[in-house]
Amino acid sequence: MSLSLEPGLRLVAATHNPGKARELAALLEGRFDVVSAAALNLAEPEEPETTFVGNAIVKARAAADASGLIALADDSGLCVAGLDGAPGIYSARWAGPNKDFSHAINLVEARLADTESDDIRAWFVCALAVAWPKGPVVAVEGRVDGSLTFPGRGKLGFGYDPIFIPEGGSLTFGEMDPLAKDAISHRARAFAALKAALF
Ligand code: ITT
Repeated sequence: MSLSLEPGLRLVAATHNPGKARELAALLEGRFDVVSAAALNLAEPEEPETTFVGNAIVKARAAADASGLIALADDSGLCVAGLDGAPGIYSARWAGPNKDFSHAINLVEARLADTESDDIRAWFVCALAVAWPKGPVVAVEGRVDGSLTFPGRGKLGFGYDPIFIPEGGSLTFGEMDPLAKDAISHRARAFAALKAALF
């Protein structure tokens, strides 16, 4: 089996997060015939691993084996220096069962205040994994560094975007044009690594 992705191939985007799905579709640029995990009614797997790459592999593996299609999964999150890298792989879980990111953002702000540290450095990480049904898996990782600002600003993007300012910029990801975010984001960087490995 050749580990490469030919244009036009049918792929399942193994995510139930609409913000991620939108960004992945933009990065894939119509190169593949992409079907969503939701359209295939795929279950949302548990994320039992302790690393982004580990969880991305679990999600891609589950979707590929359940659908019989090559699957692309994303595990990502925000890491805060003053919180020793939290929420990290627990970024989605900090938003609670209702996926309420104003709650998650308030929690980050409150936990940072508790530390009495003025370290506002943070970074986003994205692991992408591609799995072949009952076959191999390839995983890569990308990261973007920046700092946090409270209260959040901007209604674009998703998740923690309103509080994250990428290094060298002044706008938050929530204020940036989606194309500008896609040029520098953790997801775009992971995607570039995936392209180099598989396209
Ligand atoms: P899937 O597992 O179905 O893909 P999820 O939202 O549960 O969806 P994760 O476990 O990878 O996915 O959680 C990552 C969380 O980190 C996600 O819910 C976002 O809130 C946050 N996150 C990841 N990338 C982000 C980005 O580009 N901008 C803002 N927040 C982001």
